[in-house]
Amino acid sequence: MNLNTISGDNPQLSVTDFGENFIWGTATAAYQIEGAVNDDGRGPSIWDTFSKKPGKIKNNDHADVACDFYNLYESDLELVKKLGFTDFRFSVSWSRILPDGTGQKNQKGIDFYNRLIDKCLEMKITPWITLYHWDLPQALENRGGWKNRDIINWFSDYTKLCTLEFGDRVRNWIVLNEPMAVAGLGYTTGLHAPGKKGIWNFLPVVHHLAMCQAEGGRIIRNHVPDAYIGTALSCSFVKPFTRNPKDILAAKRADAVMNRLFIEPVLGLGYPTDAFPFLSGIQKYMLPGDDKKLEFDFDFIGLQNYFSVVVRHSYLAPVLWLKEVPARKRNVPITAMGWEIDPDGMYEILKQFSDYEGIRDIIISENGACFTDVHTDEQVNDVERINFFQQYLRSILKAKNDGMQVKGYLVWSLTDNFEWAEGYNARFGLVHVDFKTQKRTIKNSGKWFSDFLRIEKDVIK
Ligand code: GCO
Repeated sequence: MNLNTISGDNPQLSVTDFGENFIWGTATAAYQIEGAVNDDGRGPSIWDTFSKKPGKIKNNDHADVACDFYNLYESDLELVKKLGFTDFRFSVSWSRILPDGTGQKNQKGIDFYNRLIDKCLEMKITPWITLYHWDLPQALENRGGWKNRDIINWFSDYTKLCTLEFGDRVRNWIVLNEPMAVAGLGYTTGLHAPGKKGIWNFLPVVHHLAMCQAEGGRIIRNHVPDAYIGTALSCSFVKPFTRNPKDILAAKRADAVMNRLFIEPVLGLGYPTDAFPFLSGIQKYMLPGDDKKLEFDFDFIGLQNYFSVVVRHSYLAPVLWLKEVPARKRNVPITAMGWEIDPDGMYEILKQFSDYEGIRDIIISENGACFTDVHTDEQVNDVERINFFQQYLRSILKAKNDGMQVKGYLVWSLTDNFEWAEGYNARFGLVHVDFKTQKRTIKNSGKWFSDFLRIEKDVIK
């Protein structure tokens, strides 16, 4: 089977169309893959605590072992290579290198990331560090976590430490991963760690995240010569359910929260209070000079797009006054998690971000899909995932050809992993993991990428 051939009328998708310098990588996150939560002096994170509480994670899964990446990183990096990728994104577990979040550093934890980085370089894989991918040290949550303004100092010290330890070998840095999910799921709905609920948490948490986002950028700039610095934002193209003005306003509010909230302060535009006046409450948490400190001239913005959303006005949902109209009820293609497959939405959101003045490069720092994979005869024939990637890549190529500054694409994810509140059943990998044996099997989507990316080697080089 030629996995690179696309059925139907679509012309062949070729990696050469993206240009020689386009970056191709896979993305991961520490808590989702590392395991080894008690090894070599690592301190607990909020995800260790949260996942041990009954009923928080499907099947009561936790990530004590996860993909055992802590021990298997070398062979997993070989898979990155085998699939034809040149870049690898991982995150640093804050409590692995600072078990109490601040103060005494844990050399053994630092050594793990040194081994990982050195191995990447030895294998000619370019490492990308994410500083914060949701696993706050529990010790800091005990002091108020993201609600406490002191986190700006804690995060600054942690960032400084990472730049001093790893900055001599790592050029690509992502400050935060999806701050909106931290504020929304972690501190407002409580569906993610630390499981805090209440709309009044939202505003201070947003502000402290936004402050850390910019401050982190400045610290990296000051400590890492030549750094390529970004932050990774979730984004979803938002459509109103009907042309009714109420639905249109509801879509604007959703857009303010989902797409504008963390980019506009960076660009000096402040929080998007025009579309969602509730956000003016953030003023209460701002000190003189904060508006300026929210700004930073990032080299790139990491966009993570998985689906589009449709919303309608609702009197039953206070504060946002809207409801999502689930994709399942709209008769549109969906993934196993019920997310709408909408490659046009990827194009639209790229356009929306490209239209801002002041954004330099865009990296798709995550994109991927969860399907119910069937593992038989040492194979996973995940045709739906191959289709998903082909469609999304076509949209990205179109955006690039239309002049948008898209410079790279990182697949979510290398292997199946611990999908937060969904546990292990939601599989996003190009590589299947048997979580009982840690056996890896490259899925057909992985083979497709390896064929697709290898054309580059044959044609360009
Ligand atoms: C996120 C995270 C990833 C998820 C992925 C699939 O952005 O939500 O960065 O950790 O696993 O997005 O849900």
